[in-house]
Amino acid sequence: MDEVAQELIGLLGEANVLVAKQDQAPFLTDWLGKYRGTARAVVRPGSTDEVSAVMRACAARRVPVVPQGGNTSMSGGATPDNSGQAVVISLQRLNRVRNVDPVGNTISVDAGVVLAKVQQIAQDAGRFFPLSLGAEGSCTIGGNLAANAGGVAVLRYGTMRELTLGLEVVLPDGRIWDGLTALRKDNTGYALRDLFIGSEGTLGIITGAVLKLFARPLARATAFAAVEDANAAVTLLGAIRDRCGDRLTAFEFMTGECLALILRHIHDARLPLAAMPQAAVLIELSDQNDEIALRERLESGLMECVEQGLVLDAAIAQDGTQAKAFWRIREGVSEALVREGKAAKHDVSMPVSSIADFVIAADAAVGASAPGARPIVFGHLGDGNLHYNVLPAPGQSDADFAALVPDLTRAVHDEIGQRRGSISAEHGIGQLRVSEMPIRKAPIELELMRQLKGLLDPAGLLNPGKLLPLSND
Ligand code: FAD
Ligand code: 2HG
Ligand code: ZN
Repeated sequence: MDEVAQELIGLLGEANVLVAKQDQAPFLTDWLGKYRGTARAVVRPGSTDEVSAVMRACAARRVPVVPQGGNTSMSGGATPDNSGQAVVISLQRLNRVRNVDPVGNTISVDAGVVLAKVQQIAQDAGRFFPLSLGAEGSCTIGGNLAANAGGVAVLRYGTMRELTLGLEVVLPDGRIWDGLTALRKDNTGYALRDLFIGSEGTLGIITGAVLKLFARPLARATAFAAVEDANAAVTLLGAIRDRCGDRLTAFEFMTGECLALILRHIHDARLPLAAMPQAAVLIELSDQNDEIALRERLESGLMECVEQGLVLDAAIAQDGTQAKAFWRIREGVSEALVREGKAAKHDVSMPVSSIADFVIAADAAVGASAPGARPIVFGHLGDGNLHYNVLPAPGQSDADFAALVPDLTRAVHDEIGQRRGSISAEHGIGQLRVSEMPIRKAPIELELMRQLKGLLDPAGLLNPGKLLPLSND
């Protein structure tokens, strides 16, 4: 057996060092089935000290390490390359909830705790943890932090960075930084915490976190509204915000093509409108007060928009079950896309005011670089974040479409560049977008990022080839 694997077995025990191909398989492919790698071992440490010991051993032997949480990355961030050199370090056994403080409004957890569990524990304590996304049943807090996850409630509560107070991190050489403070104010120098959040496992292994909790929203109102296009959706966003202010929690956009795709593949999804619209938004308000009053506020706001011709049809959920059914549609998108084919994925952000114009320009650019290809456009419109997916033309082979994708992606990202947007709003760079970094980032930004990487990980062992291009690329 490989010497490194032997040493790791000595540290973690045989049960927690996977070397057989069939045991490793689930850790070596990403959720989309786009990337596949190999590894000398997949290790499953059960404590911060064990993570530290693994890192020390790998650093001494100059072995690359790929951190992995729930393995739901949309950008190939947690999949090793094909060299077979890497050790995949799965954090799933670091799954203790360390402390809940309902008075201080914080929860302290190990990095491997699944997001849905944090939501549940917060709820059991009469509090609320707002991060919410389609993969919440399997993604982990460590992965959410490393990716700076967004999701469907960013509009009101912010991204994972804004939901975090403290971190515990194991550095590439095995040292442990205990930054697990629950302070809301701390001006004692550089924000190391924020450096690790969003670093995609390239600077350190996050082993624990202190997260913010919030008051539980006692009332929710959910609506599904038909609109003509992205332009109307942006206008509607402004109108609902004027009427509902900070109660606006989610504002999710889907085109008619996207809705049709969902209904084709997700059999328990039902459209709550009389006819298939050109586009639709899912709106959610939340509040501390009376649910009926909140629903009436949403209803009267939407009625005014119907009278103005901005909303073409709308359904308001009358109870939690109906609200869930509305969300089932939105949450089915990624699965429907995977079932349909191999989409070119873009996760872009821009000023909300640019969205309508971007969609028109991107559709035209796609038409020019991949005739017949099908844009499936949806996303967190309220955050200026669209998931601009593109499916092959009907009947086109995956290989023929794949040959067009680099040009197509370049064209979509050029449209984003012209609007001072970002080529990744929430899914990260991973492997998927790494070749774009030298094109999209200013040289000074890339240089600073490389210098920081060199300072923390001089041998380049942590998640190589992700986020930053390898220097020989
Ligand atoms: P992984 O996929 O295991 O890893 C993600 C990255 O973090 C990798 O680079 C990995 O190396 C690194 N990493 C993981 N754990 C650690 C750690 N402890 N320390 C250091 N680095 C680590 N994302 C959104 O932002 N918003 C959405 O709405 C959203 N919806 C999704 C819906 C579906 C159906 C799916 C499949 C994914 C969705 N995602 C979304 C993407 C994904 O779920 C998030 O990026 C999530 O935060 C990843 O968590 P994970 O535990 O699965 O991380
Ligand atoms: C979502 O918002 C996720 O549903 C996934 O971020 C997006 O599959 C995608 O492109
Ligand atoms: Zn998203």
